[in-house]
Amino acid sequence: MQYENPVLPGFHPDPTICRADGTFYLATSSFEYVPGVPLYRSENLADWEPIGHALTRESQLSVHDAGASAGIYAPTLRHHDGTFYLVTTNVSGDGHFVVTADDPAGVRASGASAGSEDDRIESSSEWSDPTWVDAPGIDPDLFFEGDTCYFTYHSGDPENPIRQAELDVETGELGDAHTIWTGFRDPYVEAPHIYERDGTYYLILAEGGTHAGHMVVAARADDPTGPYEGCPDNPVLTHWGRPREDIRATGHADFVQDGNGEWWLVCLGIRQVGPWPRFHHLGRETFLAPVSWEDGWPVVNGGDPITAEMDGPLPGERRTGETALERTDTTFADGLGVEWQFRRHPDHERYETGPEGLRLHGGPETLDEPGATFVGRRQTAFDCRAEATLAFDPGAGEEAGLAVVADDRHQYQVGVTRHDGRREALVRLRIGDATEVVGRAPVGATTDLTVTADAETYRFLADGEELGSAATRYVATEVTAGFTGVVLGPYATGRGTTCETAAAVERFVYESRASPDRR
Ligand code: 6LW
Repeated sequence: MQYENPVLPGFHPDPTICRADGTFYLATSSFEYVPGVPLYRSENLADWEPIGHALTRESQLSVHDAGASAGIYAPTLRHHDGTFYLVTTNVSGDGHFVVTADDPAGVRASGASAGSEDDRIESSSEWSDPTWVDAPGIDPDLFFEGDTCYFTYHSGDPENPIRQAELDVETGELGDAHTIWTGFRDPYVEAPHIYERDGTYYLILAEGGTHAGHMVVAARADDPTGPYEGCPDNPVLTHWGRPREDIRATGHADFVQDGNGEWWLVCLGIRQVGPWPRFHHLGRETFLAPVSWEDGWPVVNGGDPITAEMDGPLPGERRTGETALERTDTTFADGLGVEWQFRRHPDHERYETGPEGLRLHGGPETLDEPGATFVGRRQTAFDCRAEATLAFDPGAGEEAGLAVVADDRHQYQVGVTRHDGRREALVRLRIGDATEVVGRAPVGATTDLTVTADAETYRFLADGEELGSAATRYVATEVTAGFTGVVLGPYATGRGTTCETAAAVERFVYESRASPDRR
Protein backbone atom coordinates (compact mmCIF):
# COMPACT_ATOMS: atom_id res chain seq x y z
CA MET A 1 0.00 0.00 0.00
CA GLN A 2 1.29 3.44 -0.93
CA TYR A 3 -1.50 5.64 0.32
CA GLU A 4 -4.86 5.57 2.02
CA ASN A 5 -8.15 7.01 0.85
CA PRO A 6 -9.64 9.45 1.51
CA VAL A 7 -6.57 11.61 1.03
CA LEU A 8 -8.47 14.56 2.51
CA PRO A 9 -10.76 13.08 5.16
CA GLY A 10 -13.78 14.93 6.55
CA PHE A 11 -16.02 17.43 4.80
CA HIS A 12 -14.06 18.06 1.56
CA PRO A 13 -16.46 17.68 -1.37
CA ASP A 14 -16.22 18.63 -5.04
CA PRO A 15 -12.40 18.61 -5.13
CA THR A 16 -10.62 20.49 -7.89
CA ILE A 17 -6.91 20.18 -8.56
CA CYS A 18 -4.14 21.70 -10.66
CA ARG A 19 -0.38 21.51 -10.81
CA ALA A 20 2.00 24.45 -11.00
CA ASP A 21 5.80 24.43 -10.86
CA GLY A 22 5.83 20.83 -9.63
CA THR A 23 3.36 21.39 -6.78
CA PHE A 24 -0.27 20.22 -6.69
CA TYR A 25 -2.98 22.55 -5.41
CA LEU A 26 -6.46 21.49 -4.41
CA ALA A 27 -9.65 23.34 -3.40
CA THR A 28 -13.07 22.15 -2.27
CA SER A 29 -16.58 23.53 -1.73
CA SER A 30 -17.34 25.41 1.51
CA PHE A 31 -21.11 26.18 1.45
CA GLU A 32 -22.15 28.48 4.35
CA TYR A 33 -18.76 28.26 6.08
CA VAL A 34 -16.40 31.26 6.39
CA PRO A 35 -13.71 31.70 5.18
CA GLY A 36 -14.68 30.07 1.90
CA VAL A 37 -12.99 27.51 -0.34
CA PRO A 38 -10.21 25.79 1.62
CA LEU A 39 -6.93 25.36 -0.27
CA TYR A 40 -4.29 22.66 0.11
CA ARG A 41 -0.98 21.86 -1.51
CA SER A 42 0.96 18.64 -1.95
CA GLU A 43 4.11 17.32 -3.56
CA ASN A 44 2.93 13.70 -3.77
CA LEU A 45 -0.91 13.87 -4.05
CA ALA A 46 -1.36 11.97 -0.77
CA ASP A 47 -0.07 14.33 1.93
CA TRP A 48 -1.97 17.62 1.78
CA GLU A 49 -0.99 20.73 3.68
CA PRO A 50 -3.65 23.38 4.34
CA ILE A 51 -2.54 26.77 3.01
CA GLY A 52 -5.57 28.94 3.67
CA HIS A 53 -8.74 29.89 1.86
CA ALA A 54 -9.49 31.62 -1.41
CA LEU A 55 -12.43 33.67 -0.09
CA THR A 56 -11.48 35.59 3.02
CA ARG A 57 -13.04 39.02 2.48
CA GLU A 58 -16.65 40.13 2.38
CA SER A 59 -16.04 41.56 -1.09
CA GLN A 60 -15.46 37.97 -2.25
CA LEU A 61 -17.88 36.10 -0.04
CA SER A 62 -21.33 36.97 1.22
CA VAL A 63 -23.11 34.08 2.91
CA HIS A 64 -24.93 36.09 5.61
CA ASP A 65 -28.27 34.66 4.61
CA ALA A 66 -27.09 31.30 3.29
CA GLY A 67 -29.12 28.36 4.50
CA ALA A 68 -27.37 25.17 5.60
CA SER A 69 -25.53 23.65 2.60
CA ALA A 70 -26.18 26.75 0.46
CA GLY A 71 -23.49 29.38 -0.27
CA ILE A 72 -20.35 28.34 -2.12
CA TYR A 73 -20.64 25.34 -4.46
CA ALA A 74 -18.10 23.40 -6.49
CA PRO A 75 -15.04 25.43 -7.57
CA THR A 76 -12.57 24.82 -10.40
CA LEU A 77 -8.90 25.70 -9.79
CA ARG A 78 -6.57 26.24 -12.77
CA HIS A 79 -3.10 27.64 -13.39
CA HIS A 80 -2.61 29.47 -16.66
CA ASP A 81 0.24 31.73 -17.78
CA GLY A 82 1.55 32.18 -14.24
CA THR A 83 -1.82 33.01 -12.69
CA PHE A 84 -4.12 30.84 -10.57
CA TYR A 85 -7.80 31.11 -11.47
CA LEU A 86 -10.57 29.89 -9.22
CA VAL A 87 -14.14 29.94 -10.49
CA THR A 88 -17.04 29.03 -8.24
CA THR A 89 -20.69 29.83 -7.53
CA ASN A 90 -22.41 31.54 -4.62
CA VAL A 91 -25.86 29.97 -4.86
CA SER A 92 -27.02 32.30 -2.05
CA GLY A 93 -25.62 35.37 -3.77
CA ASP A 94 -24.77 36.60 -7.23
CA GLY A 95 -23.90 33.28 -8.86
CA HIS A 96 -20.67 32.50 -10.71
CA PHE A 97 -17.45 34.45 -10.21
CA VAL A 98 -13.72 34.20 -10.88
CA VAL A 99 -10.94 35.16 -8.44
CA THR A 100 -7.23 35.11 -9.29
CA ALA A 101 -3.92 34.94 -7.43
CA ASP A 102 -0.23 34.68 -8.22
CA ASP A 103 0.23 32.47 -5.15
CA PRO A 104 -2.74 30.45 -3.83
CA ALA A 105 -1.28 30.63 -0.32
CA GLY A 106 -1.77 34.38 -0.37
CA VAL A 107 0.37 37.16 0.95
CA ARG A 108 1.44 37.03 4.57
CA ALA A 109 2.17 40.44 6.03
CA SER A 110 4.73 38.90 8.39
CA GLY A 111 6.44 37.15 5.51
CA ALA A 112 5.83 33.83 7.28
CA SER A 113 5.32 30.90 5.00
CA ALA A 114 1.76 29.75 4.46
CA GLY A 115 0.57 26.93 6.64
CA SER A 116 2.88 27.97 9.45
CA GLU A 117 1.80 28.78 12.97
CA ASP A 118 1.61 32.40 11.98
CA ASP A 119 -1.45 31.83 9.84
CA ARG A 120 -4.53 33.67 10.95
CA ILE A 121 -8.05 33.00 9.88
CA GLU A 122 -8.26 36.60 8.76
CA SER A 123 -4.85 36.62 7.18
CA SER A 124 -4.89 38.72 4.09
CA SER A 125 -5.31 36.65 0.99
CA GLU A 126 -3.79 37.53 -2.29
CA TRP A 127 -6.89 36.31 -4.09
CA SER A 128 -8.51 39.10 -6.06
CA ASP A 129 -11.97 40.52 -5.77
CA PRO A 130 -14.53 38.65 -7.90
CA THR A 131 -15.17 39.05 -11.58
CA TRP A 132 -18.82 38.09 -11.91
CA VAL A 133 -20.02 35.88 -14.75
CA ASP A 134 -23.64 36.17 -15.77
CA ALA A 135 -24.82 32.61 -16.43
CA PRO A 136 -27.33 30.36 -14.71
CA GLY A 137 -26.58 27.17 -12.79
CA ILE A 138 -23.64 25.71 -10.88
CA ASP A 139 -20.33 23.86 -11.33
CA PRO A 140 -18.40 26.25 -13.61
CA ASP A 141 -15.21 25.08 -15.32
CA LEU A 142 -12.43 27.08 -17.00
CA PHE A 143 -10.41 25.64 -19.87
CA PHE A 144 -7.67 27.80 -21.36
CA GLU A 145 -6.34 27.37 -24.85
CA GLY A 146 -4.06 30.08 -26.17
CA ASP A 147 -5.88 33.34 -25.57
CA THR A 148 -9.27 31.68 -25.33
CA CYS A 149 -10.96 30.70 -22.09
CA TYR A 150 -13.93 28.33 -22.32
CA PHE A 151 -16.49 28.57 -19.54
CA THR A 152 -18.47 25.32 -19.18
CA TYR A 153 -21.21 24.87 -16.58
CA HIS A 154 -24.29 22.99 -15.42
CA SER A 155 -27.15 25.22 -16.55
CA GLY A 156 -30.01 23.76 -14.50
CA ASP A 157 -32.00 23.11 -17.69
CA PRO A 158 -32.56 19.33 -17.98
CA GLU A 159 -32.87 19.63 -21.79
CA ASN A 160 -29.56 21.50 -22.10
CA PRO A 161 -27.66 20.64 -18.94
CA ILE A 162 -24.02 21.28 -19.88
CA ARG A 163 -23.46 24.58 -21.67
CA GLN A 164 -20.33 26.34 -22.81
CA ALA A 165 -19.38 29.84 -23.88
CA GLU A 166 -16.16 31.76 -24.39
CA LEU A 167 -15.28 33.90 -21.39
CA ASP A 168 -13.32 37.12 -21.21
CA VAL A 169 -11.71 36.41 -17.82
CA GLU A 170 -10.77 40.06 -17.36
CA THR A 171 -14.31 41.41 -17.66
CA GLY A 172 -16.48 38.36 -17.05
CA GLU A 173 -18.19 38.88 -20.38
CA LEU A 174 -19.54 35.69 -21.94
CA GLY A 175 -20.02 34.88 -25.61
CA ASP A 176 -22.99 32.91 -26.90
CA ALA A 177 -23.56 29.67 -24.99
CA HIS A 178 -24.27 26.33 -26.63
CA THR A 179 -25.05 22.88 -25.24
CA ILE A 180 -22.13 20.44 -25.34
CA TRP A 181 -23.46 17.44 -23.42
CA THR A 182 -26.90 16.16 -22.47
CA GLY A 183 -26.00 13.17 -20.33
CA PHE A 184 -24.96 9.60 -20.78
CA ARG A 185 -27.78 8.12 -18.71
CA ASP A 186 -29.05 10.92 -16.55
CA PRO A 187 -29.95 14.45 -17.66
CA TYR A 188 -28.86 15.58 -14.19
CA VAL A 189 -25.29 15.84 -15.33
CA GLU A 190 -22.94 18.23 -13.57
CA ALA A 191 -19.33 18.96 -12.61
CA PRO A 192 -17.92 19.38 -16.15
CA HIS A 193 -14.16 19.72 -16.55
CA ILE A 194 -12.26 19.91 -19.86
CA TYR A 195 -8.65 18.81 -20.53
CA GLU A 196 -6.46 18.47 -23.59
CA ARG A 197 -4.36 15.33 -24.11
CA ASP A 198 -2.38 14.67 -27.31
CA GLY A 199 -4.60 17.01 -29.33
CA THR A 200 -7.86 15.44 -28.11
CA TYR A 201 -10.23 17.28 -25.76
CA TYR A 202 -11.78 15.37 -22.87
CA LEU A 203 -14.94 16.34 -21.05
CA ILE A 204 -15.27 14.67 -17.63
CA LEU A 205 -18.61 14.95 -15.86
CA ALA A 206 -20.63 13.63 -12.93
CA GLU A 207 -24.01 12.00 -13.29
CA GLY A 208 -26.52 10.22 -11.12
CA GLY A 209 -26.67 12.71 -8.22
CA THR A 210 -24.21 12.97 -5.39
CA HIS A 211 -25.39 9.86 -3.51
CA ALA A 212 -25.49 6.13 -4.31
CA GLY A 213 -25.91 6.59 -8.07
CA HIS A 214 -23.01 9.02 -8.42
CA MET A 215 -20.66 8.31 -11.34
CA VAL A 216 -17.94 9.83 -13.48
CA VAL A 217 -18.45 9.80 -17.25
CA ALA A 218 -16.06 10.76 -20.03
CA ALA A 219 -16.50 12.19 -23.52
CA ARG A 220 -14.01 13.42 -26.12
CA ALA A 221 -13.85 15.73 -29.12
CA ASP A 222 -11.40 17.19 -31.62
CA ASP A 223 -12.25 20.69 -30.48
CA PRO A 224 -12.98 22.07 -27.00
CA THR A 225 -16.38 23.23 -28.23
CA GLY A 226 -17.34 19.69 -29.32
CA PRO A 227 -19.08 17.75 -30.70
CA TYR A 228 -18.32 15.33 -27.85
CA GLU A 229 -18.72 11.56 -28.18
CA GLY A 230 -19.24 9.49 -25.04
CA CYS A 231 -16.79 6.84 -23.85
CA PRO A 232 -18.05 3.35 -24.77
CA ASP A 233 -17.09 2.21 -21.26
CA ASN A 234 -19.05 4.88 -19.40
CA PRO A 235 -19.30 5.28 -16.50
CA VAL A 236 -15.54 5.32 -16.00
CA LEU A 237 -16.01 5.34 -12.22
CA THR A 238 -18.94 4.49 -9.95
CA HIS A 239 -19.73 2.65 -6.73
CA TRP A 240 -23.35 2.20 -7.80
CA GLY A 241 -24.32 -1.45 -7.31
CA ARG A 242 -21.83 -1.98 -4.49
CA PRO A 243 -23.99 -1.16 -1.47
CA ARG A 244 -22.00 -3.31 0.95
CA GLU A 245 -18.73 -1.48 0.37
CA ASP A 246 -17.64 1.11 2.88
CA ILE A 247 -16.72 3.60 0.15
CA ARG A 248 -19.58 4.81 -2.02
CA ALA A 249 -20.94 7.73 -4.05
CA THR A 250 -17.66 8.35 -5.88
CA GLY A 251 -18.05 11.07 -8.46
CA HIS A 252 -17.43 14.76 -9.21
CA ALA A 253 -13.86 14.17 -10.39
CA ASP A 254 -11.09 16.45 -11.57
CA PHE A 255 -8.02 15.15 -13.46
CA VAL A 256 -4.40 16.22 -13.19
CA GLN A 257 -1.15 15.14 -14.80
CA ASP A 258 1.95 14.66 -12.63
CA GLY A 259 5.55 15.51 -13.50
CA ASN A 260 6.14 11.97 -14.82
CA GLY A 261 3.33 12.31 -17.37
CA GLU A 262 0.99 10.08 -15.34
CA TRP A 263 -2.65 11.06 -14.86
CA TRP A 264 -4.65 11.05 -11.62
CA LEU A 265 -8.08 12.02 -10.50
CA VAL A 266 -9.42 13.43 -7.30
CA CYS A 267 -13.11 12.90 -6.65
CA LEU A 268 -15.57 12.99 -3.83
CA GLY A 269 -16.79 9.86 -2.08
CA ILE A 270 -18.33 8.85 1.21
CA ARG A 271 -17.41 6.32 3.87
CA GLN A 272 -20.44 4.47 5.12
CA VAL A 273 -21.05 3.43 8.70
CA GLY A 274 -23.16 0.86 10.46
CA PRO A 275 -25.47 -1.95 9.47
CA TRP A 276 -28.18 -1.36 6.87
CA PRO A 277 -29.39 1.25 6.21
CA ARG A 278 -25.86 2.56 6.22
CA PHE A 279 -25.09 6.26 6.58
CA HIS A 280 -22.26 8.78 6.56
CA HIS A 281 -21.72 11.74 8.86
CA LEU A 282 -18.20 12.95 7.98
CA GLY A 283 -19.48 14.50 4.76
CA ARG A 284 -18.25 13.91 1.24
CA GLU A 285 -14.48 13.42 1.37
CA THR A 286 -11.68 13.69 -1.22
CA PHE A 287 -10.34 10.48 -2.77
CA LEU A 288 -7.39 9.91 -5.14
CA ALA A 289 -7.04 7.34 -7.92
CA PRO A 290 -4.64 6.76 -10.83
CA VAL A 291 -5.89 7.17 -14.39
CA SER A 292 -4.44 5.25 -17.34
CA TRP A 293 -5.46 5.50 -21.01
CA GLU A 294 -6.67 2.76 -23.33
CA ASP A 295 -7.66 3.45 -26.94
CA GLY A 296 -7.68 7.13 -26.07
CA TRP A 297 -10.11 6.73 -23.17
CA PRO A 298 -9.45 7.18 -19.44
CA VAL A 299 -9.41 4.07 -17.24
CA VAL A 300 -9.71 4.83 -13.53
CA ASN A 301 -7.69 2.63 -11.14
CA GLY A 302 -7.26 -0.07 -13.79
CA GLY A 303 -11.06 -0.41 -14.00
CA ASP A 304 -11.40 -1.34 -10.32
CA PRO A 305 -13.37 0.68 -7.80
CA ILE A 306 -11.49 3.05 -5.52
CA THR A 307 -10.54 1.45 -2.20
CA ALA A 308 -9.20 2.62 1.15
CA GLU A 309 -5.77 1.09 0.52
CA MET A 310 -4.22 2.07 -2.80
CA ASP A 311 -1.03 1.24 -4.67
CA GLY A 312 1.20 3.87 -6.19
CA PRO A 313 3.64 4.81 -7.28
CA LEU A 314 2.89 8.33 -6.16
CA PRO A 315 4.65 11.17 -7.95
CA GLY A 316 6.61 12.15 -4.83
CA GLU A 317 7.97 10.75 -1.60
CA ARG A 318 5.55 10.32 1.32
CA ARG A 319 6.27 12.44 4.34
CA THR A 320 8.07 10.02 6.62
CA GLY A 321 6.28 8.80 9.70
CA GLU A 322 3.07 10.66 8.96
CA THR A 323 -0.33 9.23 8.32
CA ALA A 324 -3.72 10.77 7.71
CA LEU A 325 -4.31 10.76 11.47
CA GLU A 326 -3.87 14.03 13.29
CA ARG A 327 -3.25 15.56 16.63
CA THR A 328 -3.81 19.26 17.21
CA ASP A 329 -3.11 20.76 20.60
CA THR A 330 -3.58 24.50 20.82
CA THR A 331 -3.79 27.21 23.46
CA PHE A 332 -4.81 29.70 20.75
CA ALA A 333 -1.88 31.92 21.79
CA ASP A 334 -1.11 32.32 18.09
CA GLY A 335 -4.71 32.82 17.02
CA LEU A 336 -6.96 30.48 15.11
CA GLY A 337 -5.18 28.20 12.65
CA VAL A 338 -6.28 27.54 9.08
CA GLU A 339 -8.40 24.55 10.08
CA TRP A 340 -10.98 26.71 11.88
CA GLN A 341 -14.13 27.99 10.24
CA PHE A 342 -17.27 29.86 11.18
CA ARG A 343 -20.84 29.12 10.19
CA ARG A 344 -21.62 32.21 8.10
CA HIS A 345 -19.92 35.55 8.81
CA PRO A 346 -18.68 35.91 12.37
CA ASP A 347 -18.78 38.99 14.54
CA HIS A 348 -15.00 38.96 15.04
CA GLU A 349 -15.31 40.85 18.33
CA ARG A 350 -16.81 37.71 19.84
CA TYR A 351 -13.59 35.72 19.28
CA GLU A 352 -10.48 36.95 21.06
CA THR A 353 -7.26 34.97 21.14
CA GLY A 354 -4.29 35.59 23.37
CA PRO A 355 -2.54 34.37 26.52
CA GLU A 356 -5.87 33.38 28.12
CA GLY A 357 -6.76 31.17 25.18
CA LEU A 358 -9.79 31.67 22.99
CA ARG A 359 -12.19 34.04 24.74
CA LEU A 360 -15.70 33.55 23.44
CA HIS A 361 -18.39 36.16 23.90
CA GLY A 362 -21.78 34.51 23.56
CA GLY A 363 -24.52 36.41 21.82
CA PRO A 364 -28.25 35.78 22.21
CA GLU A 365 -28.21 33.20 19.40
CA THR A 366 -28.11 29.50 20.17
CA LEU A 367 -26.49 27.02 17.82
CA ASP A 368 -29.90 26.53 16.22
CA GLU A 369 -29.70 30.06 14.85
CA PRO A 370 -27.49 31.87 12.34
CA GLY A 371 -25.06 34.19 14.11
CA ALA A 372 -24.31 31.85 17.02
CA THR A 373 -20.85 32.15 18.57
CA PHE A 374 -19.20 28.97 17.33
CA VAL A 375 -15.97 28.10 15.59
CA GLY A 376 -15.36 24.57 14.39
CA ARG A 377 -12.99 22.25 12.61
CA ARG A 378 -13.82 19.23 10.50
CA GLN A 379 -14.17 15.83 12.09
CA THR A 380 -11.73 13.86 9.97
CA ALA A 381 -11.93 10.32 11.38
CA PHE A 382 -14.69 8.17 12.81
CA ASP A 383 -12.59 7.56 15.91
CA CYS A 384 -11.51 10.78 17.51
CA ARG A 385 -11.45 12.86 20.64
CA ALA A 386 -11.93 16.59 21.06
CA GLU A 387 -11.27 18.20 24.41
CA ALA A 388 -11.68 21.79 25.57
CA THR A 389 -10.43 23.12 28.88
CA LEU A 390 -12.99 25.77 29.68
CA ALA A 391 -12.65 28.49 32.30
CA PHE A 392 -16.11 29.97 32.71
CA ASP A 393 -18.18 31.35 35.52
CA PRO A 394 -21.52 31.73 33.77
CA GLY A 395 -24.30 34.07 34.76
CA ALA A 396 -27.87 32.77 34.74
CA GLY A 397 -28.73 31.35 31.33
CA GLU A 398 -25.20 31.74 30.00
CA GLU A 399 -23.60 28.69 28.47
CA ALA A 400 -20.39 27.69 26.69
CA GLY A 401 -18.85 24.40 25.71
CA LEU A 402 -18.03 22.04 22.90
CA ALA A 403 -20.40 21.21 20.05
CA VAL A 404 -20.69 18.56 17.34
CA VAL A 405 -22.46 20.36 14.52
CA ALA A 406 -23.96 18.98 11.33
CA ASP A 407 -26.23 21.96 10.66
CA ASP A 408 -28.53 24.37 12.51
CA ARG A 409 -31.02 21.60 13.27
CA HIS A 410 -28.72 18.68 14.01
CA GLN A 411 -26.08 19.12 16.71
CA TYR A 412 -24.92 17.86 20.08
CA GLN A 413 -23.43 19.99 22.85
CA VAL A 414 -21.57 19.44 26.09
CA GLY A 415 -21.50 22.77 27.89
CA VAL A 416 -21.20 24.59 31.18
CA THR A 417 -24.08 26.74 32.43
CA ARG A 418 -25.63 28.03 35.64
CA HIS A 419 -28.75 26.14 36.64
CA ASP A 420 -30.72 26.70 39.86
CA GLY A 421 -27.89 28.96 41.00
CA ARG A 422 -25.15 26.36 40.64
CA ARG A 423 -22.55 25.84 37.96
CA GLU A 424 -23.11 22.64 36.06
CA ALA A 425 -22.20 20.79 32.91
CA LEU A 426 -24.94 19.56 30.62
CA VAL A 427 -25.35 17.53 27.47
CA ARG A 428 -27.98 18.72 25.00
CA LEU A 429 -29.01 16.91 21.83
CA ARG A 430 -30.85 18.61 19.00
CA ILE A 431 -32.18 16.24 16.33
CA GLY A 432 -34.56 17.89 13.88
CA ASP A 433 -37.55 19.30 15.78
CA ALA A 434 -36.61 17.71 19.10
CA THR A 435 -34.18 19.17 21.66
CA GLU A 436 -33.40 17.46 24.95
CA VAL A 437 -30.93 17.81 27.80
CA VAL A 438 -29.83 14.24 28.56
CA GLY A 439 -27.33 14.72 31.38
CA ARG A 440 -26.20 17.22 34.03
CA ALA A 441 -23.52 17.34 36.75
CA PRO A 442 -22.06 20.05 39.02
CA VAL A 443 -18.65 21.38 37.98
CA GLY A 444 -15.99 23.84 39.15
CA ALA A 445 -14.76 27.05 37.58
CA THR A 446 -12.53 25.21 35.11
CA THR A 447 -13.89 22.15 33.34
CA ASP A 448 -12.46 19.68 30.87
CA LEU A 449 -15.18 19.03 28.32
CA THR A 450 -14.58 16.02 26.11
CA VAL A 451 -16.27 14.47 23.09
CA THR A 452 -15.07 11.03 22.09
CA ALA A 453 -16.33 9.37 18.95
CA ASP A 454 -16.31 6.00 17.33
CA ALA A 455 -18.10 5.27 14.08
CA GLU A 456 -21.52 4.93 15.69
CA THR A 457 -21.49 6.85 18.99
CA TYR A 458 -20.45 10.19 20.44
CA ARG A 459 -19.82 10.28 24.19
CA PHE A 460 -19.85 13.53 26.16
CA LEU A 461 -17.80 13.94 29.32
CA ALA A 462 -17.17 16.67 31.89
CA ASP A 463 -14.01 16.27 33.98
CA GLY A 464 -13.80 12.67 32.84
CA GLU A 465 -17.36 11.70 33.82
CA GLU A 466 -19.66 10.62 31.01
CA LEU A 467 -22.89 12.66 31.06
CA GLY A 468 -24.52 11.39 27.89
CA SER A 469 -24.07 9.82 24.50
CA ALA A 470 -25.71 10.10 21.10
CA ALA A 471 -25.75 8.17 17.83
CA THR A 472 -23.65 9.44 14.94
CA ARG A 473 -26.56 8.40 12.68
CA TYR A 474 -28.63 11.48 13.60
CA VAL A 475 -26.00 13.93 12.41
CA ALA A 476 -25.51 11.97 9.16
CA THR A 477 -26.27 13.31 5.71
CA GLU A 478 -29.02 10.71 5.39
CA VAL A 479 -30.81 12.64 8.18
CA THR A 480 -29.71 16.24 7.55
CA ALA A 481 -30.05 16.00 3.75
CA GLY A 482 -27.11 18.40 3.55
CA PHE A 483 -23.94 18.69 1.48
CA THR A 484 -21.56 19.20 4.40
CA GLY A 485 -20.24 16.99 7.25
CA VAL A 486 -19.64 17.22 10.98
CA VAL A 487 -17.52 20.03 12.42
CA LEU A 488 -16.49 20.19 16.09
CA GLY A 489 -15.58 23.16 18.22
CA PRO A 490 -16.26 25.62 21.01
CA TYR A 491 -19.46 27.67 21.34
CA ALA A 492 -20.97 30.23 23.70
CA THR A 493 -24.49 31.59 24.02
CA GLY A 494 -26.61 33.71 26.34
CA ARG A 495 -29.68 31.81 25.11
CA GLY A 496 -31.72 34.89 24.30
CA THR A 497 -29.53 37.62 25.76
CA THR A 498 -25.93 38.63 25.23
CA CYS A 499 -23.51 37.00 27.70
CA GLU A 500 -21.92 39.29 30.25
CA THR A 501 -19.21 36.76 31.02
CA ALA A 502 -16.65 35.57 28.50
CA ALA A 503 -15.81 31.88 28.34
CA ALA A 504 -12.11 31.10 27.96
CA VAL A 505 -11.10 27.96 26.07
CA GLU A 506 -7.62 27.63 27.53
CA ARG A 507 -6.68 24.60 25.51
CA PHE A 508 -8.22 22.59 22.69
CA VAL A 509 -7.04 19.13 21.65
CA TYR A 510 -8.25 17.17 18.65
CA GLU A 511 -6.91 13.70 18.09
CA SER A 512 -8.01 11.23 15.45
CA ARG A 513 -7.33 7.51 15.64
CA ALA A 514 -7.33 4.61 13.21
CA SER A 515 -10.74 2.97 13.08
CA PRO A 516 -11.16 -0.70 13.85
CA ASP A 517 -13.34 -2.66 11.42
CA ARG A 518 -16.53 -0.63 11.10
CA ARG A 519 -18.99 -3.20 9.88
C1 6LW B 1 -22.14 20.37 -6.52
C2 6LW B 1 -22.57 19.34 -7.47
C3 6LW B 1 -22.62 18.24 -6.56
O1 6LW B 1 -22.19 21.65 -7.01
O2 6LW B 1 -23.12 18.68 -5.37
O3 6LW B 1 -21.80 16.14 -6.16
C4 6LW B 1 -23.12 20.08 -5.43
N1 6LW B 1 -22.08 17.13 -6.85
O4 6LW B 1 -21.71 19.07 -8.51
C5 6LW B 1 -22.74 20.64 -4.11
O5 6LW B 1 -21.60 19.99 -3.62
